[in-house]
Amino acid sequence: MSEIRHNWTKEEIIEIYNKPLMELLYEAATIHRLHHDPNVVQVSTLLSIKTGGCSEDCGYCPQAARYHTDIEGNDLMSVQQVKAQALRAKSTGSSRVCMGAAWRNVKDGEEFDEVLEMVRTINKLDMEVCCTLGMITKNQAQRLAEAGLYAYNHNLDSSEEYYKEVISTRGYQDRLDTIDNVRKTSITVCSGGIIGMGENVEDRAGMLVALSTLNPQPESTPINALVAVEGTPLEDEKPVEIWDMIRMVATTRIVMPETQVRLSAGRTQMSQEGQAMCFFAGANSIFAGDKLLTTPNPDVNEDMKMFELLGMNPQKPFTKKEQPQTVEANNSQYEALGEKPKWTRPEHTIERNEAAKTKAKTLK
Ligand code: SAM
Ligand code: DTB
Ligand code: SF4
Repeated sequence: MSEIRHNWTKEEIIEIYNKPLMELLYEAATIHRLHHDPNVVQVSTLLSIKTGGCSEDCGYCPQAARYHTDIEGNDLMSVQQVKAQALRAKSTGSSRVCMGAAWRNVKDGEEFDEVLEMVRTINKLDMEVCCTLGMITKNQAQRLAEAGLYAYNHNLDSSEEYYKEVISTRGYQDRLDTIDNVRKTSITVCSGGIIGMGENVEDRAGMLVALSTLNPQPESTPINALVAVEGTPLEDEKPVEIWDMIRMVATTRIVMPETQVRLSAGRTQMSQEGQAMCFFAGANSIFAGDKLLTTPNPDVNEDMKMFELLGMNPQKPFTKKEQPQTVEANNSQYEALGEKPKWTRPEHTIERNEAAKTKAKTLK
């Protein structure tokens, strides 16, 4: 096993990222083999349980209400609908369901109670359950843990410096505080980010410093390539080069040897050869299913064929950590506190976000 370091510097990470590709791949693949079975890939299915109409101004996100995108918004799905989708995901080889809600933060009340019931229901199907619901307090994280939540996804998205160029309605520290709230429970932490938002290599390294210096490091790290959606401030960003994705995955693997590195948004733009290089570089998880939250993803049958071709097998649920126990609502030890947490709203001006807000929707 190689050592897990929590003191990576930006300079060291930039040096790794810029290594000659063959050396970078060799180093990453070597570390990968010391910590993981290179032929096993964890498969998660995303489920957008509440879509669109979000109050935030995240420049990459088609679900932000203020931008003029073409997505269809939805109220919270029912527990029965979620159960049916989870069973479908299980039958196509997924070990984990990741439920996403277009919320700034979790609010105690009926909707959160419904989400807790969804968590209980999926855990009872013997699948790993993940939620990504925005910022949460420690008490809310404890309630999710009790319901049987396996992982909570909350991305840092970029470096602290570049984050300010993308989002003005919350701060980087809010993200770190939520991760810390999750970490204080038995729930595993899933945190990563996006490349292709106009950031430079220093920013990519800065994000990896922030993630790798967490102690413990996140159990999983999604690396998303920006899906540039028409109407968002980042609609004109150029597609991420596969070489950037490979370098980012390899560098993530080297600085976070134990983490499951997830090849996330952007796979529709990648060839199978490109994805295979990412797996060689240390990616060992994907999002499967024909949709991410609102944008397309490769067909699950194509993914399964790709795994067969590469001799890779989907990971069984609870391989890395045992299944959480579900506590029923009426036996809960935690109360809804109706907290009004003081998450920040820096509200500095981001020119391209302002422009996207005022821009009328162009008819195709
Ligand atoms: N609202 C919650 C939040 O922001 O934490 C959860 C859902 S949010 C859509 C989850 C993550 O999806 C974001 O942090 C971001 O990393 C990723 N994401 C959103 N839009 C994306 C896009 N267009 N391309 C790539 N990743 C995206
Ligand atoms: C993550 O890092 N990527 C997923 C998941 N966590 C929630 C979301 C990707 C969203 C891509 C844009 C969309 O489909 O709306
Ligand atoms: Fe809302 Fe999350 Fe999208 Fe930001 S990333 S606009 S918080 S749904």
